[in-house]
Amino acid sequence: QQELRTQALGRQLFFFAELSSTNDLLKDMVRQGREHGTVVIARRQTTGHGRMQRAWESPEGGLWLSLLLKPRLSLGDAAKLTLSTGVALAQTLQDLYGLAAGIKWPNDVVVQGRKIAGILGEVAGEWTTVQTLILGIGVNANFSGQTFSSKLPATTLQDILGYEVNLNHLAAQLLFNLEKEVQSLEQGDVQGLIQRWTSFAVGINQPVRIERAGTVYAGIFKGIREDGELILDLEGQEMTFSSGEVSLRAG
Ligand code: BT5
Repeated sequence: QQELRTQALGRQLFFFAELSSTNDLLKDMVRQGREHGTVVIARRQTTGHGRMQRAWESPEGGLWLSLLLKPRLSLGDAAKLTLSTGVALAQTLQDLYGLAAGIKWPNDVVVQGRKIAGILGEVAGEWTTVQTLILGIGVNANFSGQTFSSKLPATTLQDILGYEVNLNHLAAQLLFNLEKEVQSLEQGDVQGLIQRWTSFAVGINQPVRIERAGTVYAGIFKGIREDGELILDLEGQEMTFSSGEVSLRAG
């Protein structure tokens, strides 16, 4: 915690040897009135989860972190915080390890085409009252040789760098970069976020296939709209897709 250079994020920090899921614990803690910026970290998770009830493998050596945010944002802008998190993560891997990290839409963080980190944004309580967002971040750091049953091949920092990283440094830099992103959104700079996100995005202006409700759309990936929807160019005609409804492949 001495390494933290943030104003709020991580100033309240709870560390555990083992948890079922850092997101689940933080959701429970919200009911006890925890403040903006509270962080929960576990050395390992027994039932970590991804989006849509998928399992997230969380062995010892990874960074398994959840963050409580009560941002001063409209509902629509608060939903963009998962994009901000992707940007902060990719930026952190570049800052600390010089890695060319990318973001695969909607928010998988990849290095050399392999998934190295995942983001799970959840809403705690009622959106309409106090907006409380839980951002779960998992970074495959100091372990190796894992094969996760996944469409996207996975990797770890140790596999790529060949050494073990300092997890405290990693967490501190990530929280620092994420705090900057949150502040920039709070100041209304959606365009800046979209630009930074696009600069990290994998496959911009390249052909992709998107499957929605059984139909495959083949086009050029043009980027994202301000609301995070993917823009696909189908021979001059633009279509947009939201992350919940589609799967994306190169091609
Ligand atoms: C994600 O889900 O990428 C979000 C992962 C969020 C994990 C963090 S850890 C701290 C916090 N506490 C939690 O319980 N969760 C958050 P999704 O895009 O749905 O990807 C899940 C899929 O990735 C799985 O179905 C597997 O195929 C694959 N997978 C599982 N574990 C993985 C890992 N460690 N690395 C790479 N891929 C993995």
